[in-house]
Amino acid sequence: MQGRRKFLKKTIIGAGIGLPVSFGTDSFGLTTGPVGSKPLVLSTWDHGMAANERAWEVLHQGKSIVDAVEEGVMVTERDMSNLSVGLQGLPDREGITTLDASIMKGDGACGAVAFVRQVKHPISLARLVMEKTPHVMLVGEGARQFAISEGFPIEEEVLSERAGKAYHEWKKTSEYKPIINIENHDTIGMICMDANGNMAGSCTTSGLAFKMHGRVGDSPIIGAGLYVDDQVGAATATGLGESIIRISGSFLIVELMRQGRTPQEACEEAVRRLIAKSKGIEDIQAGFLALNKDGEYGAYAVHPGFNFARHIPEAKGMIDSSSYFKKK
Ligand code: SD4
Repeated sequence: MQGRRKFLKKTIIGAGIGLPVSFGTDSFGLTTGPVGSKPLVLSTWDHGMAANERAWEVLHQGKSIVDAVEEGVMVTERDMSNLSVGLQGLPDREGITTLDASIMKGDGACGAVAFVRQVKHPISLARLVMEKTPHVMLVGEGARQFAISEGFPIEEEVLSERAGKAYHEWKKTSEYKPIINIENHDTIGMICMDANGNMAGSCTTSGLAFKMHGRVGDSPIIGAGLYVDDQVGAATATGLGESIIRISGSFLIVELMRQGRTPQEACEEAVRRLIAKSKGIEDIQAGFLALNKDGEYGAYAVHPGFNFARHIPEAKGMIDSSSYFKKK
């Protein structure tokens, strides 16, 4: 695969800092980045820019990489304009917003919460599951009780104005069909490497809009929505959780990188695997983002439209992922 790679030099001006950065494009037209830039923060979708900005600041304040991936995605969790992350996200079929989140360090430490209500920052709760309990995942009422015991404020259970409107509109037909690249696919997954080469990641979502009550997606499932191993690399996922869980997407990508694939090749293989195992792929969007311990990264999605935010010392900006199906 490596031998097929043909690098065409292309210059992208990094937003914010303004330094020109050299990028390569391989023979598939896929973007590759300058290798070895550290620290490095990657996040799914364009809300990843603000999240990366915060993670970047945290790293430069000398705080830990876990602080960076937690505080980074907290920006998205409190962003009222985001309808797929945080308590302002679109609710389930019963009109209740339930949240999923996970966090993982490259040494294997991890924590997650799922189906949790009334907690504004599920990522912080996931971090405490990792740090203060003997467990990896708490769900539902147990997670909420843990939040109370840790002094988290319990928020009133009211839908945001936009979420409320969308819910009432949806109730007119009560149809659920995953639709590609609209607001129901906007989870934030962040993977990060600090200046010493340590890695961590975080993932947080309100899940699919109008899901069944009790439904849990890939985001809080270690190995599906997120996986990090300092020996190899990190991966995170966005899109239809069921299709991602089915192939243990993020773990699969890290294992493919362990076997020698580049992050780009590993993401592409995961997407092919996902397509092979999913019915009705025309209506399913899923995307992966991966990073290896050398600081190389890649992304790939089922359909066009997936993008990610990248902060490296030389530049910050959005990068479009390539996809299995091409634009019509
Ligand atoms: C889920 N993967 O709950 C999440 C949804 C998502 O961007 O990624 N939205 O299935």
